[in-house]
Amino acid sequence: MRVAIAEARKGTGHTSPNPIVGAVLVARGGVVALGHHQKVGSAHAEVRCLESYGRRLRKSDSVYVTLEPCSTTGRTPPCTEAILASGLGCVVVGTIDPNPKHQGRGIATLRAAGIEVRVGVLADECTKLNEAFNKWVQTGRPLVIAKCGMTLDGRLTRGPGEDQWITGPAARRHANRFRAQVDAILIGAETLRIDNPRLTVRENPGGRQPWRVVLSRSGKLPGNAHVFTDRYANRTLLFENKPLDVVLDSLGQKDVTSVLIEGGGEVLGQALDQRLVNQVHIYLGAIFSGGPVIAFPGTGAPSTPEGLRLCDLRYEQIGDDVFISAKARSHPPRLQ
Ligand code: AOF
Ligand code: ZN
Repeated sequence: MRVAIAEARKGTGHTSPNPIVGAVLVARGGVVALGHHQKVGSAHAEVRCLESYGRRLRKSDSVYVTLEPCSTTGRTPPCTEAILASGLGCVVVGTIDPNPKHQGRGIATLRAAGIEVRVGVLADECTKLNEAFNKWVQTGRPLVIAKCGMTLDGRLTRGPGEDQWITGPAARRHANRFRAQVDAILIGAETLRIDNPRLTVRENPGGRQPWRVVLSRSGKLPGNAHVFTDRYANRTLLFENKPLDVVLDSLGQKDVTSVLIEGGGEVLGQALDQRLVNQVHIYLGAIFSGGPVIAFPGTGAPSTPEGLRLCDLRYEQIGDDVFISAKARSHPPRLQ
C-alpha cells in the first residue's frame, strides 16, 4: 500500500476534480505493475495497472489500491468490471470512496462476485491523499486554505520598491509552487488594487493554472490589472457583492475542489470569522514592523475557547523565514 500511495502522488495537481489514486498489482509473489490516475476523463488507477500488465491473472493474485474501486460508469467504465474480468482473487483497499455514488458499493460488488476484499490498510494516509476531493464530493464546497505572509509580530507591511517583501525569495517560491496544487486562488478587490498580483503558477512550468477569483463589493476594478489582461484572462472570475460562503458554493458547482485565499486581510478575516477556513499556510518573515495592519482582522473570537484550534501542525524553516501549515479542527471543543 505504501508503494500504491507513492504511485498515487504522481497525479498530484493534475486529477481535479477527481482524486489521486494509486494501484499496485502483485502476481506470482511480486509486484508486476503500477498505475495511477493521471487526469480527469482518463483511465482510473486500477485499470491502468491491469492494462499495463496485460496478461490473464489468477485467484492468488492481488491488486492494492489506495481508494475503493468505483462501481458505476462515470466518465470512464466501472473499475469493478475490469477487476472481475482480470481473473485476480484479492483486492486490498486503502480507504472507502467518500463519493456518495460509490461509498462501499464497489467493495460490496466485488465481494458478491467472490473476490476477497480487505479494507482499511493505511486508511489514514490514503484518506489524507485527497483532502480537497473528500470535502468537495461530500459537501459540494471546496477545501479552503488561508495563506498569509506576515511579519514575526503578525503584521502586514506594504511596498514600495525592492524591499517590499516580508518573506525572502525561497519562501515566496515555496508559496508559488503550491498554487499549482489548488483549483482556485481567491483575493479581495483591495489586494487587486494595491498589489495587482498575477496569481500565476510561474514556478511550476507545466502546472495547471488555477482559476483566479476576485471578490469585490462594488465591482469597480482597474480593467488593466494583470488578472484581466494576461494570457490567462479567461481563468479569472469576478464575484460582485457576494458573501464568501455563496462564492464557495458556486465555485464548488464549477468543480473547484480547493481554494487558496491569498488575502487581503478583509477576506482572510471574513473567512476566519465565518469558520470557512479548513487549513492555514502561514509564512512568518524575519522582520518586526508593529503598527495597526494585522494579518487576520475581522471581528475575531470573543474568547480563547472560541478561537480556531489547529492540529496536524508542520513547522519548516525556509531561509530566515518559517512556514507553518496546519488544519482547523473540524469540531472545535464545546464551551463548558
Ligand atoms: C477509482 N479509481 O483511479 C479514481 C476513482 O468520471 P470518472 O469515471 O473518472 O469517475 C470519477 C469518480 O471515480 C470520482 O468522483 C471518484 O469517486 C472515483 N475516482 N475511482 O476506482 C480511480 N480516480
Ligand atoms: Zn474507477
